[in-house]
Amino acid sequence: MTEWFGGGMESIDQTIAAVCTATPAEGSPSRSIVRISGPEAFNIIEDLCRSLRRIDGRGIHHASIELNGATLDAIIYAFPAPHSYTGQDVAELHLEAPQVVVEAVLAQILLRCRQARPGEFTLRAYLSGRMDLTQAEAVAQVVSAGNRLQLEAARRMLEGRLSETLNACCEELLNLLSEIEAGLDFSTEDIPSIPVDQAIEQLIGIQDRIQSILDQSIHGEELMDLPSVGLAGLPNAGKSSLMNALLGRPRSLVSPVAQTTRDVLETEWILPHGRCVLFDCAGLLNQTRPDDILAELAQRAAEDALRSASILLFCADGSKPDWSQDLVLFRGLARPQTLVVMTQQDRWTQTTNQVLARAHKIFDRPCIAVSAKTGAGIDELPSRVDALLLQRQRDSAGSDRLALTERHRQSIRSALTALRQAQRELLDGHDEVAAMLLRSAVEQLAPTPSEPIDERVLGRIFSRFCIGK
Ligand SMILES: Nc1nc2c(ncn2[C@@H]2O[C@H](COP(=O)(O)OP(=O)(O)OP(=O)(O)O)[C@@H](O)[C@H]2O)c(=O)[nH]1
Ligand SMILES: [Mg+2]
Repeated sequence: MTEWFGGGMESIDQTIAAVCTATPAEGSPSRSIVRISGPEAFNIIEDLCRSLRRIDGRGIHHASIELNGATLDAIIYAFPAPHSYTGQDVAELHLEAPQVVVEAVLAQILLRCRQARPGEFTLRAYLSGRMDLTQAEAVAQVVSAGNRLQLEAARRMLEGRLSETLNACCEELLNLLSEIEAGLDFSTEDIPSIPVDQAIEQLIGIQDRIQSILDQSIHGEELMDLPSVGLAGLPNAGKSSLMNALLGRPRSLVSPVAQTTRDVLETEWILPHGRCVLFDCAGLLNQTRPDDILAELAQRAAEDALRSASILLFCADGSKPDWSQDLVLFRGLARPQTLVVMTQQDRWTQTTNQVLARAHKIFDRPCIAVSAKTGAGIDELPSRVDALLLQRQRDSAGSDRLALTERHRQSIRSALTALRQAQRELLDGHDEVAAMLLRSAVEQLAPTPSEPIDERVLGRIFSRFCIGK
């Protein structure tokens, strides 16, 4: 984090540049945007595009760039300060060119300014008061959102829903505070302060509203983290082989020796509606004490990872005549979001229908037949997991719930503590202490750009961005 902040806050005066569009798929032509922000932004663009007149206001310009003897068409969008994303002079260079050419143009620009760090454009937007911290965090979430539902929750936050709700509470608190303080300031004169029971009633109303924001919120971190799908089963069930077959490449070591996999091996898995983390781990043993320390560590790592997985793919070797050991393990692990996968179908001596019917009876749910060797049934798994993940997200992300990050949660909790204490102080007639506590609650709920905010908090938020945002 401190690393991210490296140059410190003074670097806001430096001009920065970066490509701010996602890298397109290889070979596909697309428009790339190079963004430059800072006092030198327009000078740099004017020098780069010789045909360009002086930029003297907001506007769109067609220009050409000379690059290694070739001429390149570009469109320049100029946003003078303070009416730009960052609040500084911003020039955006839109190029219809292959990635290597875009990189070459950026290299030219970087002779005159420095490369933007991840999130640095948004940090500047925040520091110049163009957006509040909540909105900046929402940009981070949009940037890193792995699927449609994550995106929607992040967007609600970006639209300022949280700021709006908390600001309304702050307004009310400030009104109450001014009434209490008026009573304090003029107590020697004849101005009656607000009756205690009325003040307390208002305070309780505000607390209830703030509490309900907390109760109904979704964990922002949960939304940002990709859901995880774990491969579970006895040793030699065929978990690692299945992982490799699903990915189409050898990610995990496979061998006929039981307990081959020791570590938890994670990899990104692309599904129809989003991404997830697929992980392989040690086969679980039903015995309580594993034979050696390595096995014990592997067991613990696997149990921990599987416990926190969003979905389990429980693997059982379908060629075995007896699945009683598998069933013991399954009973200890299973939850609604568990798919039972009967593996090694190419080795089955009974028909697929016979094995699946037997498995259905034992595991008490429909099972899927796969063979990592022939690829049978493998194509079915992504859509099955995808459907489960979508359902899970629909269940957890109600349509208008707000996504709160841990930082929001902490501020709201501290505000609530201060409000409860204020309520007690009011009852005891300590209006001055109550006023102080109300002030602190307002500060917790409404951090504005003008207030000093811990650099570490800022850094933590902005470092989640990717370069160019
Ligand atoms: N014929 C056939 N063999 C398979 C298939 N899947 C796995 N195997 C074999 O079963 C053995 C165990 O496979 P792994 O994928 O290593 O099993 P695992 O569940 O990861 O085992 P541990 O890591 O020890 O827990 C290996 O010899 C694999 O080649 C399959 O679909 N068909
Ligand atoms: Mg394995």
